[in-house]
Amino acid sequence: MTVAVLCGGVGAARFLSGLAGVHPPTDTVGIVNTADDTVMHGLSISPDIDTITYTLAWAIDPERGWGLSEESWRVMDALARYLPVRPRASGAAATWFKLGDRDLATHLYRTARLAEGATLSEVTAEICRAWGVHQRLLPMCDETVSTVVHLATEDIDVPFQEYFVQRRHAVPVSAVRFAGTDTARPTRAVLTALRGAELVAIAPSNPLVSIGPIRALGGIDELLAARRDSVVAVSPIVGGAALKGPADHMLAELGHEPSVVGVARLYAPIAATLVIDPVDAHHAAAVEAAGMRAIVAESVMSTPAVAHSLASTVLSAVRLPS
Ligand code: FO1
Repeated sequence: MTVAVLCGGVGAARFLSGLAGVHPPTDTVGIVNTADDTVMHGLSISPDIDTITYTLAWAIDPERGWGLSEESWRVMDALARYLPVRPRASGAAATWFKLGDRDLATHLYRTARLAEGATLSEVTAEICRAWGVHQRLLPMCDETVSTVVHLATEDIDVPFQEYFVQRRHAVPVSAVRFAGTDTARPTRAVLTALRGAELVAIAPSNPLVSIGPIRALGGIDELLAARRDSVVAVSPIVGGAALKGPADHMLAELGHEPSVVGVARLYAPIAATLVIDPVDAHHAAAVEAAGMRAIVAESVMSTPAVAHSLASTVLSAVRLPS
């Protein structure tokens, strides 16, 4: 049985890691948001793909949730020398987005291969192979799609990483858009995986800026809606708070309820089932009123055992042909 998982970063990485304990990795396909991708120092960086790859390779830094463990930062430290001399408008030698010395190798490889004409899908498969990752990771598309965040107070548009990392997602947002979705297309591999998988899971990732860009690609929502009975989402909101990142206040700022009910309203058109944590059990009736079946299961993946059990719950949420 093939399972396809719509993925953002950390939550998806932990979910896929849990799934690996209960389902054959070679029958798992992760479809990964690339609208957080950025270019720093001329290097192409795909944060969600890298977070998932490093997690599945047991190489992620567990505290940060991004980048490699046992990392060193000599290049970043050396870059700081140039900050005082760069012209006012220059973004050169940016040190606010930290690239570890070993992590840099991944971005150097990706950038060189893209410059040779390889697609992001091809390079991602190569990087996964190099790290011994057996799950198939598919970027949502091969074209550039970029999340642009409108900051309410400053009344300006900024690229996602300037909001998320540079401003520590601590400023209010009044709109989000995904530049490039008018021409980008989900790859054939993504469409084939979503059509062929017996079960599609939506990982506990930010519904607006992690799952949102995947849904914004032409045809994805229609495809999921047509098979919604076998689509199972896991809420990234537990007890009204995001497990990681800005999903809770972003939901509120963009007019959604920052709760499992708000998540259910967003996913009801494309998924029949929502897994919610026991602390939200009292919202089960409201989730069902929003159009989704609620399954209550521990979903804070603080240990591998919880991640395994959450993945098992998702697998058993859909009655599959034997
Ligand atoms: N997140 C941070 O909070 N600070 C960083 O300096 C940072 C650098 C970074 C470098 C490579 C990479 O693959 C990811 C990195 N992240 C960093 C994480 C990432 O930007 C976000 O977690 C995601 O975009 C949100 O899913």
